[in-house]
Amino acid sequence: MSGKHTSVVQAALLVQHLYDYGMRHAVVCPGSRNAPIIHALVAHGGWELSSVIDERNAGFQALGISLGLGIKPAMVVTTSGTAALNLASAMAEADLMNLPLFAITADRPKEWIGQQDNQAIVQSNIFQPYVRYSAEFLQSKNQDFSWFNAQKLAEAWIASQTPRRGPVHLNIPIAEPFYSPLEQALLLPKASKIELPIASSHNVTEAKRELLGKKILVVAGQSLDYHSEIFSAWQSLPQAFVFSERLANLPSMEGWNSEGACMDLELNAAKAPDLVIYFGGPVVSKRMKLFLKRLDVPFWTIGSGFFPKTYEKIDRYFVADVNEWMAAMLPEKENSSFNSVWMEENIVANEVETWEEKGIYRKIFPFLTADWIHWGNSGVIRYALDLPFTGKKEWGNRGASGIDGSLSTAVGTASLGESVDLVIGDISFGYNANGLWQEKGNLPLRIWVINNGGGKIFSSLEGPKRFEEALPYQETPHPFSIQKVAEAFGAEYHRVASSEEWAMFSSSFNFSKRERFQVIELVG
Ligand SMILES: Cc1ncc(C[n+]2csc(CCOP(=O)(O)OP(=O)(O)O)c2C)c(N)n1
Repeated sequence: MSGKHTSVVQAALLVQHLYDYGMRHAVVCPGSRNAPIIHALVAHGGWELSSVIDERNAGFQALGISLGLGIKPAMVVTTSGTAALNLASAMAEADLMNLPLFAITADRPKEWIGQQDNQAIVQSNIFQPYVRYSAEFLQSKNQDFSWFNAQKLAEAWIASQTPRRGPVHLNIPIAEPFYSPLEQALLLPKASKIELPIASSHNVTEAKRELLGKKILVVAGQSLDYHSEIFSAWQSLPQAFVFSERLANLPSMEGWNSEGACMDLELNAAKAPDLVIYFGGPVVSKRMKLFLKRLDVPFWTIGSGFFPKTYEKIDRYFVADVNEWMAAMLPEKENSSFNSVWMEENIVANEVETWEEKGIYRKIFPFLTADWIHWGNSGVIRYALDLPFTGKKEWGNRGASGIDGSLSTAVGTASLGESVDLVIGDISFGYNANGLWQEKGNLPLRIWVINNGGGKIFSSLEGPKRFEEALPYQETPHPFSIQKVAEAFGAEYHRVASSEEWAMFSSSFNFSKRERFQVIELVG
């Protein structure tokens, strides 16, 4: 084989092997250096592709796709240089939320790094703290190197899924020519079959005995993986209480009134457990976090490969699948008032008539009818805690809690044809507005923008309030027009600014029609 076709061959290898492993979705960012990969994806014919100019958005969009697929790998492909660096936010989020995002970054040939060549920066290991695996393809003038690169793909695939799901990075040096056709007779090595472990049942007899006579607080953090029937069975135990916020996606609880409930989570004898069992992502409620940190009782945690000390202590680690473990550990019912004491806090928030933030959330809530509800960060996710559970799939980028990718993540999920209601603050919307820059604007995404004139979370916190003269620098009151931004990207736009307008809008708007991006600005 002639060396001229090396890059084209390696791109074809990458695309074919990831396809054989089961990947189907790629978000492609335009560029020259990654052209062989783009061509290979298109030539393959089996891939679902979208093209996104801003790599930061592309990374989050691929993350939203992975999510919508039920936490399956999806890739984002960039050209070389700062394009690659722009994936860092999404990689950090994928790391903390355990999503198998593949960052495929095209690179210059190694000899051109550090020589002031165009778009040539150091790209090896750039996402090092955030990835389960990172590797570089060998540039070869010799087809034998294909087996080495194939091996990297297999290792990346395995590392993205076990022992702890998460992002991986493959850096692909690509030499010119970019556009030579793939020789037909070329024999690429075939992808190996990868058998991932099936969770084995855990021996729990001894640990189960320790639950006897104990008041057990189960803290189920953010996840899309819980089997709700198992958790409902736990919730029906008088001696146990399952604490889960809405991002835990456990409709077995009615609601969690974070204001009323968490305000006085002082340690009192009735609420104090004898044992805490926790798993999943972090909880949003700061008061709950503080409550847990103050407890001086044993903490057990369950997971595979990832055991954060979210509440400062772990007395026992169980390496197991959470659902299997919880099913196997389910104790017999005991006489106890523990569940009912906690249930008193499990209050569904009442309707609020006024047109201020709390009232706006309560009013729009019954109209969030999509397959998915995505919540933006900042005040939005905190107001959301007060609302009843829906039984829908709900998500928030709560790993790194950045405001930079919530919109693009929702676009990613909607790009699979899943309808999405995204509730987002005005600053977060403006930050990520070019996530609406899509070749297809006809995705079933409805965006509810809570326009309170800035990042109002800061004026609601005690600390920033004490330095009022500095507050404008944190709140960033903004001059941009949500209408113009929405319309610039071809979205349908509506504005509601009072209870009366809401009454009119909600009775006349066709909520079941979701044919293209819609932006509903709620001015409060
Ligand atoms: C990438 C990133 N930059 C900055 C922040 C800090 N930050 C947290 S909340 C916030 C303001 C968000 O305002 P908005 O979306 O309007 O929501 P509101 O506070 O009004 O509820 C900022 C700047 C962040 N979380 N992520």
